[in-house]
Amino acid sequence: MQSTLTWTMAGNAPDDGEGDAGVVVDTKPRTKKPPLYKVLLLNDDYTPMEFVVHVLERFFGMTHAQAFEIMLTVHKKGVAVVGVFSHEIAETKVGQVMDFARRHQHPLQCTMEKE
Ligand code: TYC
Repeated sequence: MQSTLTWTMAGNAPDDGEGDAGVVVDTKPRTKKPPLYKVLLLNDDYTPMEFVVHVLERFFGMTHAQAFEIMLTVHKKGVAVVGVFSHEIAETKVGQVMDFARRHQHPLQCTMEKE
């Protein structure tokens, strides 16, 4: 984005007697939005549908109906975005899902990618 520059007399340059003591200051407030990450759930042939629904309810706060719908989307299309988060939250969600799936000996895969 372009800088916004403003001519001002309120700068800290010493008056050089030339009658031109202003300085150029940047007045635009600059904030950088942190990048967002999509959390993706991948299909496989073995993880039970009810397990995936439970994962979506438990870790992504979905209702049973929402979870069932997203599970079916993954089952039919191979992948779906299950949420968009900051890097730290996305990493946590992926870890929770992968851990939970491994503990139950299901091959369910969950990944993240920058939006
Ligand atoms: N394809 C699985 C089955 O038929 C169900 C499933 C859905 C698995 C979504 C993973 O992310 C997934 N049992």
